[in-house]
Amino acid sequence: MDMVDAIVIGAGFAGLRALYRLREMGKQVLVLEAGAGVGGVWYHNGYPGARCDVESYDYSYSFSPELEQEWRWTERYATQPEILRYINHVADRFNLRKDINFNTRMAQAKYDEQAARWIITTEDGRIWSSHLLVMCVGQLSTTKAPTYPGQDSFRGEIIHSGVWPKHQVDFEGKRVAIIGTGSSGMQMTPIIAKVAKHLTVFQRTANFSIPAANAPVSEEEDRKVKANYRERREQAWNSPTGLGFKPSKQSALDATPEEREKVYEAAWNRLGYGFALSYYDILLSKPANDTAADFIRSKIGALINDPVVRDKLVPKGHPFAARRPSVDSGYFQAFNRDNVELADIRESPIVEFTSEGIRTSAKMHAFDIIIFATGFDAFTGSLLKPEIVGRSGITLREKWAAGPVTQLGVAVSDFPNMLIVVGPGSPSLLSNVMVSTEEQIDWLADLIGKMDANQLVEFEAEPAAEQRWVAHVNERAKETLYLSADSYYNGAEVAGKPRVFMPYSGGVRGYRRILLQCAQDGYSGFALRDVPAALGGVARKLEATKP
Ligand code: NA7
Repeated sequence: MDMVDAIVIGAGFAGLRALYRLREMGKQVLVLEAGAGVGGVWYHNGYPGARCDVESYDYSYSFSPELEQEWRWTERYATQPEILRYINHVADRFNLRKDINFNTRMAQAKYDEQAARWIITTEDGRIWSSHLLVMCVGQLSTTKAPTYPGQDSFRGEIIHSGVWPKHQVDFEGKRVAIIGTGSSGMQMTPIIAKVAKHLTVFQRTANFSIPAANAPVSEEEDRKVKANYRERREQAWNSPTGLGFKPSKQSALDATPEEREKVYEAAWNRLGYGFALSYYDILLSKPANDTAADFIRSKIGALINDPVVRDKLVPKGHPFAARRPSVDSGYFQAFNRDNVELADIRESPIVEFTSEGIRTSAKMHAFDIIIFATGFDAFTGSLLKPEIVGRSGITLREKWAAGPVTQLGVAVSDFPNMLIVVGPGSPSLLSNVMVSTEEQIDWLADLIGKMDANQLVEFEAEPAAEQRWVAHVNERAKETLYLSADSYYNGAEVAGKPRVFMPYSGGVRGYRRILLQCAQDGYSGFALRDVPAALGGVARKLEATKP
């Protein structure tokens, strides 16, 4: 059994950043990655039209000014191939691949209480012992899809957007189905519509979407961003969501209808996901939200010719952005094409798959290719897939049976020396996840550095602190409209999943302050030990430090 200082699970953006940072500290690090390449979700989500909904300059690493200056983004919102090129460049530039084991999936991690180390076993039977277990498994990485009667009998190809095949999928002249109208379904629809013979989009819930207003990045724009990159980063770090622009401090309800119209029009044409920040209370007050939702509904409606289709595609029944809105490029307009059809599966549910296609309660649809764009088991799916066994044999699945419980979103009691990056209880998907990732990894690295300096071997979340944090996460969520809609934020995306609100809605700036305060207080809420608890070690407090 090989011994390392840290095992990082996942070679996506978080995993590579953790590898780089821990290696910088002189740690011997190994990354286990189930895929054949780096990139995490960006490696797997290779569907047509896959694109980031955060601007490229903000959805990129900030740790290396040289990297910032040398990389040239070509579009405002990068496509999946471009993001994959970027992360491969990062892996090469910082010589990261030598410490990554690809095609390697962790099956089990078991905490050895006497040694204060994790014993990690892979699906192919390899075993390592590691002081630290760093989970960088992503929030939307375990796919989910319904299974319909007769599914195996379908003669064509069935594909999930989140595990897109590496071969070229040819849609030319084909009859194609897309099930699901979240970001994935919305992004691929206009592209597939252009080449397929016929495209049917199966919609359960109409989703809000803002135009991407994507554009090539000019030389001048690139120079401008790069000349002021630090400032832009500061702005992102100090914003509620980690996006690179200043959110409004005004209430939507304090503006006149004419003022609002102007602000919303500008946001519609430029801001994408940032539309939700046009006024500070869009996600805090239903009347404020209604003003935004009504504006977006009228904009969407104007894009669709057929009144029956329009009525189905215009979102209703949930506040804008209480479920993750999409950022699209021509989704609604695609339904004006003769070869695109909308199938409302709330009205006429899917009954079965046949060898020829899909039968709904209304009619039979024949297909050559069926795409599930049905999303993910969010936040906890990939953390609970492997068996993680903590103190006294308790598994993370047991510990989280009623929903995830963490101290500050980074650690769990009974699971010492395990770190979670952008997991439940942290801003994660409610933020530019890149900002959250780097912020958390730097904080965790500082914690580890302090432990080393003080010859500590074990850290563990304190149960009372964990309960306080979960209560705080809930309190913050109650101030928002997030709880008024079923979504993957609150576990509604998987039948039987505990219905708890998982991300932290207090913003990246607020969250950073809490992390820093915790560190300054000598890591309050964490038990730090120089001897493992199992050998009689007691929690030691580090001295509080000045800011
Ligand atoms: P999402 O956003 O979770 O969307 C999944 C879509 O699939 C959504 O329209 C769902 O409808 C639909 N869905 C899920 N299960 C079913 C079943 N059983 N039957 C029919 N339709 C279903 O995933 P995406 O991959 O699009 O996007 C993921 C994230 O990537 C996105 O949030 C951005 O952060 C980027 P529902 O709304 O549940 O009725």
